[in-house]
Amino acid sequence: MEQAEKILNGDVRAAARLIRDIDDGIPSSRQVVKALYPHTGKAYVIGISGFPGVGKSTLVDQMIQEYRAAGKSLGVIAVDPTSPFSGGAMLGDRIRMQRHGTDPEVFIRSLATRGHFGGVTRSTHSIIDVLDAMGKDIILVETVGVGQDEVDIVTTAHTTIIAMIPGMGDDIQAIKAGILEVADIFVINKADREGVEKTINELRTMLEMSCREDSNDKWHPPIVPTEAIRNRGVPDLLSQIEAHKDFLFNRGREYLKERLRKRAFKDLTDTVKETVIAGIMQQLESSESFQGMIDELAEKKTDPFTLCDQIMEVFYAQKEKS
Ligand SMILES: Nc1nc2c(ncn2[C@@H]2O[C@H](COP(=O)(O)OP(=O)(O)O)[C@@H](O)[C@H]2O)c(=O)[nH]1
Ligand SMILES: [Mg+2]
Repeated sequence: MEQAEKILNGDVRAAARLIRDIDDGIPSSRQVVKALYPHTGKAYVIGISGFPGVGKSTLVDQMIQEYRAAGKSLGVIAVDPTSPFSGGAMLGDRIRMQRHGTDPEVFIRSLATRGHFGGVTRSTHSIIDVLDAMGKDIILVETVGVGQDEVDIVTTAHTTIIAMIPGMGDDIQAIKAGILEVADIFVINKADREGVEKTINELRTMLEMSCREDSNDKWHPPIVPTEAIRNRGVPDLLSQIEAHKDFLFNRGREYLKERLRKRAFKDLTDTVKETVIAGIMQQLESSESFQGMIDELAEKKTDPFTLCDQIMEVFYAQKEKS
């Protein structure tokens, strides 16, 4: 497998091409990821999520700087499915991290697609594996927003950071569901603005109310104020990440195991979904009866369930034959 070999030897162009293929859902990319898989599992993955504009990319840029100073190599993925072109927010991300663009130890990629039938999580998992196989020490994944997709993506990470800004009281309420449970570290960025203490207190109260047991083998998510544009608080953030890493590999080993199982479950089910749906859709789109079915349904001559049953019947009959 020539492409895999190249990537393992650190060929940046081969890696970039594979990542694009994964992002585009090109089936042949699977074989390459397969060949790379035995070489994964060494990188430390850090996820960072939060609403647009809170300063994630600025923060990531500073984190890159700090990790580089410590001699670490990095892979950085910015996932922004809300941006239909590689302009907009994505362009902003790249500009903010531009100073690292010429550093061979830093590999930055933006993903703009919603992913394919397995969703954006599936392709992001594979891309993390590619960076891992390339031998990157640290992988930073920036995702926009705080919805289910983002939660899924960040549960891929060893350490999950949620970034907010002062005065987001209502937003804290809005992101309560799901996110409070998955965050390992909270960042209150733009700490130069008013209301930092208030936001920290509100968040702390919410964390205390959510049923995290007060025991030794639980991690208590710290809240770190930062000013990303001035690089204030970023070293603190890195210390907290280090503390969390230490927790995962020592006191929290059982918890880490459980988390890896959750990731494996999601990974496998997403892969099966993607495979089954892609197979059926391919057949459907090339079949003449498909357009007829759509017409029938549009005219309400039948219902989607009856049609779906027919499609499944044909699909399984063909599977049997092959
Ligand atoms: N006042 C202030 N502005 C910041 C800070 N960090 C980032 N910004 C600005 O916030 C804007 C959005 O930053 P960006 O990193 O693109 O946010 P993202 O959408 O979360 O990735 C930019 O104009 C940054 O310069 C900060 O600590 N304080
Ligand atoms: Mg950004």
